[in-house]
Formats: sequence, structure tokens, C-alpha cells
Amino acid sequence: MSPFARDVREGLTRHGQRTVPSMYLYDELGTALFEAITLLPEYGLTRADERLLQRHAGAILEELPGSLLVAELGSGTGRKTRWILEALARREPVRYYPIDISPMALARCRQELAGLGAVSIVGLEHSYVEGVGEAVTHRRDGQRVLLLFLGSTIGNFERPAAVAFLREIRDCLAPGDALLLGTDLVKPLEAMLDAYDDPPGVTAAFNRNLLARMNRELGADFDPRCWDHEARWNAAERRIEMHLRSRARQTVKIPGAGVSCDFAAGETIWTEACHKFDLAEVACLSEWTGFTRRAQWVDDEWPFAESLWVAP
Ligand code: AVI
Repeated sequence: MSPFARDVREGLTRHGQRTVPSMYLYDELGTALFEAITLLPEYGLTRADERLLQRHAGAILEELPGSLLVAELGSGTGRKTRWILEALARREPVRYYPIDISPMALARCRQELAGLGAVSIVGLEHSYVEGVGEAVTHRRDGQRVLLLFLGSTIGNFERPAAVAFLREIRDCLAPGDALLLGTDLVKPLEAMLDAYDDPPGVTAAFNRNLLARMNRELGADFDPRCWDHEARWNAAERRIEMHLRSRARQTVKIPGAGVSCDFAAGETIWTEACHKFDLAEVACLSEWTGFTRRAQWVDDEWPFAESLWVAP
């Protein structure tokens, strides 16, 4: 049984809230839909991240004099990273190591950044922690590592998992290495709900694609039209939760996962958690995970922070 089939089986047969891990939202179609989300006027997160990098790439690098190796957790489209790489390339020839388990994502990143002179790109097809472990072995004598974790992907981890993950990353780094971490900040409720439930329905399509993916890859018989997209704010956990809500009582067969599931009308499958932060929490995160805070930049249009932490 594939990991996808196993996780679907486990997540849909458990007692209480059913769930499918959010990483399965990002197949080829899901990734294309996520890129469409980043263009929505309601979803300001990606533009804020890019604006900060465009405006402050020079200042970020000034905090880290000397030679740098740049690695990135997730390769994205490379669009935001370009600003850092271009600024560094004015200082020295750059080696950039995007880390992604998807070879397709790495290939796209390489394509997107192909035009950048003085930047050599070495994709690392690994999980994040393994990839950082590998990237640091490529440092030259006296070189420091600048690790990028942009786009508030850290917000898609449960809070305790985020702390554990950042500690693991910290343990891979040496004193003087730096982490640039993007975090989306808490903002007025309406803006957060609109960002995850946009009027044209792009996020709804992104969410429902998970049902279509189970049909394609596991032979399931979900009818995506019988499921509503729902974005809710969980105030206690300070996160938007994406769910798929069953419109009626229904039975769905998923032969590839060896299960048949009965859903009550109104029952939901939880598909993603998008945690939001405040600046005090970001500061605590750095302390809990063994980093020293060096600098921070906050967008003035869409509350979002870029934090530069250094391993002491
Ligand atoms: C990838 N990640 C940071 C996005 C977020 O905002 O948490 C994923 C997303 N899901 C729905 N819209 C965007």
C-alpha cells in the first residue's frame, strides 16, 4: 500500500475528526491551484513575502557578511528567492540548494531561475531535515549557511511539531549559520477568512482536488460536488482550518486504501491547518528552538514577518 493510501486509510477510519494530511493537497493539479491562490487579491500572504524580500534583500545580506551558501526548504517557484540570490550574486558567485521531495518542483525551480547569472543551482531531492543535513556538507571553508524557510509554510505544522522541526533544523546548523523564516501574522478575522475562502472559489477547488486525487489514485468514488469547502478560524489555536463538509449522508468506497466510509450529513474531513502568529510568539519560537534573533522586517500592507535568526 502506498504512503498516500495508508494515510488516507488511517485518517478516514479514526474515531472523532477525520482528516487527510495536508501534504496530499499538493499533487500536480493541487500545486497549480495553489499557485493560482497566490495571485488572488484576497490572499496577500505571498505578495507580502515577496515584497519584503524585494525591498530588504540587501539589508538581510548586510546582516550576514562574508561568504554564504544559500539553501531553501521547499523550492516553490523560485520567484521570491530570486531577490536574495540576485543581491548575493552582486557580492560573490552563488551556490543555491533548493530542498524538495518532489523532483518536478525542483525542475520547475531550476527553470524559473535559469536566467540568473553567477548562480549555480543544485536541487536536493530529500525531506527537509535530510536536505539541510546534506546542504551543510557542501559549505566551503569559512562559509556560512543561509537557510530560507519562506511563505509561512511553518504555519502548516501543528505548533508542537513546528518547535520540534525547527530544533531539528537548528541541530543541523553550525554557529553563525542563519535561518530566514517567513510567518503570516494574525489579522482581522474577515481578511483571514476571505484569504482561505475566496469568492471565485479557487481555494475551494484546491481543497476539493484532494477528493478528486483520491478518485484518481485510489479508485475512490467521491463526488466532489457533494462536498462544501469550509474555512474556519479556530481562535484557541490561532489557525484557519480547511475542511470538506459532506452535504448529505453518503458512503464512499476507496478501494486503493481498502476502506469504505460512511459520512453523516454535515460531517467534515479536516484537510489543512494554517497557523497565524504574533511577533511575541515568533520571538519565543526563536528562543525555544535555540536561535538568536538578529533582525526582523514586517510588511505594512499585509501583516507578515520575515525574521532573521542566527545559530549562536
Ligand atoms: C503553503 N501554505 C503556507 C499556505 C497557507 O496559507 O497556509 C497553504 C494554503 N492553503 C490554502 N491557501 C493557502
